[in-house]
Parts: sequence; structure tokens; C-alpha cells
Amino acid sequence: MTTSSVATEAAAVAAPVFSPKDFKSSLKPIWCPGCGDFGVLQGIYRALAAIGRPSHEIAFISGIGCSSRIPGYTTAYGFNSVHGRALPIAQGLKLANPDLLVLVAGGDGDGFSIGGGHVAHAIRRNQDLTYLVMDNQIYGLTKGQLSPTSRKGLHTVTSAYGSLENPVNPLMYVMGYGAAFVAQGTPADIPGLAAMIEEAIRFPGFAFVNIQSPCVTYGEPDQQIKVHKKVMKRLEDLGHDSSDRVQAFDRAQSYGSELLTGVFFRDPDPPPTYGSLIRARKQELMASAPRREDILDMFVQD
Ligand SMILES: Cc1ncc(C[n+]2csc(CCOP(=O)(O)OP(=O)(O)O)c2C)c(N)n1
Ligand code: SF4
Repeated sequence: MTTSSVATEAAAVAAPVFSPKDFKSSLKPIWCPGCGDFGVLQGIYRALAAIGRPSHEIAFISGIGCSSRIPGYTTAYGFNSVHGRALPIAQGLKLANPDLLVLVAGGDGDGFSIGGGHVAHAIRRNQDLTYLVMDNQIYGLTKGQLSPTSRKGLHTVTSAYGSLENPVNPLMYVMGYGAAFVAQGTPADIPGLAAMIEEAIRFPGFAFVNIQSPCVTYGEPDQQIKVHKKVMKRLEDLGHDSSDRVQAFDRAQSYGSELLTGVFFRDPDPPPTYGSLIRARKQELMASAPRREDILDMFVQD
């Protein structure tokens, strides 16, 4: 074989190389100009290009909300499903086709109000999914009502005298249920966000990324991209040890008062995924299952 034919053969088997624009669909986003979700979408394109799997091997499931429009803006298979129900749908899909790369997305309302009960079960099953929550601390699509992560005292159309409720802390919420990968990002730092989405996708199990994605129309002035750029602190610059669950819990308490970005917790010894447990159980049962002929024999009359 000549040197040039070896080179040609190597090129023929080389993995396809993708660029972020390969994951951009022809649908034009209809978000308000300046919405944080534009930056999140850029982060997703970059992460998918780095992962290098073709669009037809990716399924992107979302609930309902401005943020839940995101699958349609990618070339992956997408399902803009039912409010709060993206996680159960994604889990079923992953079980049915374990080879698919399954991404799940939605807003803080979708994930921690109406869909809040599903988060615990997705985590305890540890299915290999990447869950991206665009946390804008408000209901965007329905025009600015209180969301589970809205700060106490916030005046909205549903809290004219100021909210009396304490916000949910999404980081503590998922860590409380034992999530093995927990990160937080902002579209104020798209390269950092892309890197953490890529890491979440590569993580073998349920991976959660809380993305503080500002709502320019109904969100608070101090929760906008310009402010994020000034106040965000990268965990890596604080000497954070992401393999230390206790340290992660400690830092996660800052949600609402500080904007910490990066990976809070990455289990150094990830638990088995639900899919792998199901496949192992199936094999075990099949090995001890009675033979078909023996079952049929039971019905044969002498
Ligand atoms: C079962 C059901 N209840 C309520 C609604 C109305 N609804 C649509 S989106 C939404 C909340 C949107 O907020 P969030 O999930 O935070 O997403 P955002 O629009 O802020 O991105 C609600 C209450 C619905 N579509 N379906
Ligand atoms: S209402 Fe808010 S979350 Fe929805 S598209 Fe507009 S800026 Fe984005």
C-alpha cells in the first residue's frame, strides 16, 4: 500500500467533523431580542459540535415555555412536548433506544413547578440524560408570573404586593436527591457554558445544568447578561473541588445571592445507570428463563 493510499483510507474512516452551524436548523428563533436563550442555543451548538455525533443520533425533548422552544432550533430530532413532562418522555425514549444521545430542556417553571416531581425520579434512576434548565426566575411564555425560583418580594402580575414565598434552589434540589453531575452556567459566558454542556453530555448518567438565562422582557434588571458578566465567579477560580459533595452543597447555598458558574459536583465514581441495570437484569432473567420447548410441553396432552 502506498503512503497516499494509507492516508486516503485513514481519511475515509475518520470520524466526521462538525461545526456549530451543522446543528442550526432553518427555523428562526422567535424569542424577544436579547433573550438569554439565544446564548444558551449558541452554547448547545458548540457543545454538540465538540461531541461530534450526527444530528440523527440526537433526540432533544422539552416541555412548554419560551426556553422549551429550543429543540426546534437545532437539527436534532425534537419534541416540544407537554408542560412539565419532558423528563418522563425523555426517560422512556432513552430506555427504548439507549444509543440515542438524549438532551432535555425547559424553564424553571417547567422543571421545578409543574414538573418538579419528575426531577427526583429522573435522578434516582440515574438515566443517562443531560437536563438543561433555562432558569430565568419568571414564567416568560405566559407573560411574567411568579416562578418557583423568583426571589422573595418580587412584584409581578401574580404578586402585585410582592412575593411572600422563598425561592427553590435548583442546585440544592437536585443535589438533595443525589444527582451525580451538577453545574451552573450563564449565557454571559458562552464558551464556559458550552464546555459545561459538553462535559454534562459526556457524563455517564443524569447530568443537570442550571443555566441562569435572563428574560429581558419580564426579568429583573439585576439579572441581565451585562450584570452577570460583572458579578459571575467561576468555581475553578475559587479552587473548588468538584469531586467533593460536601463542598458542592456548601457552595450551592449561594444560589440567589451569588452567581457561581462551573461544575459544582461530578461524582468521581458514578453510580450505574438505570439502562445498564435493566439490561443486566434482563440478561440474568433470560439466562434462567425456562426453554420455550419446556413451556410448550406443559400443554401437550398424553
Ligand atoms: C398543563 C399546563 N399548565 C399551564 C400551562 C401554561 N404555561 C405555559 S408555559 C408556562 C410557564 C413558563 O415558564 P417556564 O417553564 O419557566 O419557561 P419560560 O417561558 O420562562 O422559558 C405555563 C404556566 C401549560 N401550557 N400547560
Ligand atoms: S418573554 Fe422572556 S424568556 Fe420569553 S422570549 Fe422573551 S425574553 Fe425570552
